[in-house]
Amino acid sequence: MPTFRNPVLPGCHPDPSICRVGADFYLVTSSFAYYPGLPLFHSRDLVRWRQLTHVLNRPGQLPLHGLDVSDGVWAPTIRHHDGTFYVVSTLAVDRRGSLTFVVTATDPAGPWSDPVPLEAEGIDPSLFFDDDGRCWFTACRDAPGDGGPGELWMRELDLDRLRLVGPTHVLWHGAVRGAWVEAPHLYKRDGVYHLIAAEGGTERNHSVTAARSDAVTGPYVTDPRSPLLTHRHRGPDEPVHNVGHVDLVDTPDGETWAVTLGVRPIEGTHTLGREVFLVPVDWTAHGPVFAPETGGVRLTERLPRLASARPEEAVPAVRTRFAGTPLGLEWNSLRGPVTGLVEPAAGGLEITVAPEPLGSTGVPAFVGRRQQHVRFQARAEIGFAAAHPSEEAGLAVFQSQDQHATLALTVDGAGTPQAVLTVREAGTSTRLAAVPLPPGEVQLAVEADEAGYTFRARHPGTGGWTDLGTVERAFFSTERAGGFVGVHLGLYATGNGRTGTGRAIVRWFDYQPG
Ligand code: 6LW
Repeated sequence: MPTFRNPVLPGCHPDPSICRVGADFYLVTSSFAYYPGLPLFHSRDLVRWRQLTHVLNRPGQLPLHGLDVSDGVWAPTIRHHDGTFYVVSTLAVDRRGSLTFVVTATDPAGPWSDPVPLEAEGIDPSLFFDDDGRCWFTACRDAPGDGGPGELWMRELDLDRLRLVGPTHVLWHGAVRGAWVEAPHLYKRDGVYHLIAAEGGTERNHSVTAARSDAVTGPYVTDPRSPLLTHRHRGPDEPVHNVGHVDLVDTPDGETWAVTLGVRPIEGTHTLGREVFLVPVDWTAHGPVFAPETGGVRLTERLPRLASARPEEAVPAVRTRFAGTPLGLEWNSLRGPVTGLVEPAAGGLEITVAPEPLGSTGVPAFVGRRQQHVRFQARAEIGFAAAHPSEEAGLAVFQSQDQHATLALTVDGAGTPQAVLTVREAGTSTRLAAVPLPPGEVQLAVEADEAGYTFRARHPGTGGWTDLGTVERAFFSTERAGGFVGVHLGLYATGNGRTGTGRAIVRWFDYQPG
């Protein structure tokens, strides 16, 4: 039986939502405080995905300044109706206040409209187009009073005015009241409306639950088979955990597949964030049955019928040469564009020393790409002459503004160039090692495996690598840092509060899955 490897989108891509138009599938995921926001991917076979664009890629569309990296743009839904693509999502601020919005486009590659705010409480918005063309908006909020977390509600969306209209319908409080029912999506099958949701929180108790109704506005009755999909009862040997937050799509030849988020923990912790897994679904008279043959989310899964089997290829190393070409879609900055701070120039990527440190909630001179494999090697060749010991430029393993490690080129008090390894946790920075280096271009490397991240530096003219130390893998885990994101590998420069004049030039950056 031909198979494929899950996850289909490795690295931090949580809260997947999917739709199909003809032979084309489109998928969006959360982007938190990273900029641009809402990566959008295309596929023809559900297995191989290519990023097309970001839905929010213009400055000013996204007020992310001051946010924790795990706040920002959460849990989008993508749908297509009558020639228009719709994405609804929420800007979560301080994990409490939030602003829900809708954006539209006729071409998923863009341009997308500016966000139109919707008067909607809560998070995880979704849209359902009924047979009569009416559009129903659903989302999740806290139940009023002391009703506990998790109330799914609905209003109609007026598609001409992009405004919520008519009464609010309270749909469901989950299979277990108070267990954080969220991420609702509605589907209609054989005249029955199926409300499929996530329950138990996005960590180890995550699960897929469902309710059904004969009318779109309810009443919804809990599907007694709930949970329909979960790995919460599985032990530590289970390779995939935290599964839930599904969205379903039908293929042109009549199969149904779900995209779900999940994580791949090692000894109880994961660093890659919540990734996208593909799961087969059978529709029965009782509703959807997830993973009917295996009962769970598998690293190796049977191919969708529409996909053709291909020999498994080793993932090639990616060398980014920067010189003169715009940064690829895999590169993100924090909380806003870094125009003027990080610029591809003829000699490489120029990163200007700006006051903002990585530990701030502003826009540092930083660009990063997701860590997508537990084992990888990242290397960069960087030229940088610090004018002051507070100036630094180099490589960052970035979990959050409060939890990261840097391998930086700087100078000591006497002006001698050196490479310094620093870890930052819960707002405190600790210098782990420093080695002097001859001036000039230097190569910096980080190599990771199941045990830890090892940092090395070398002067290409003088040969061998010098080890600066290893940081245990769990240091960068979501379990240790809290929040909702996985690791980014970044290039940065900062004056740590001082305005600098210098620039780092990154000649190239390699990412080699190991
Ligand atoms: C997402 C929600 C969740 O909106 O995490 O805990 C949020 N659950 O479904 C961010 O990914």
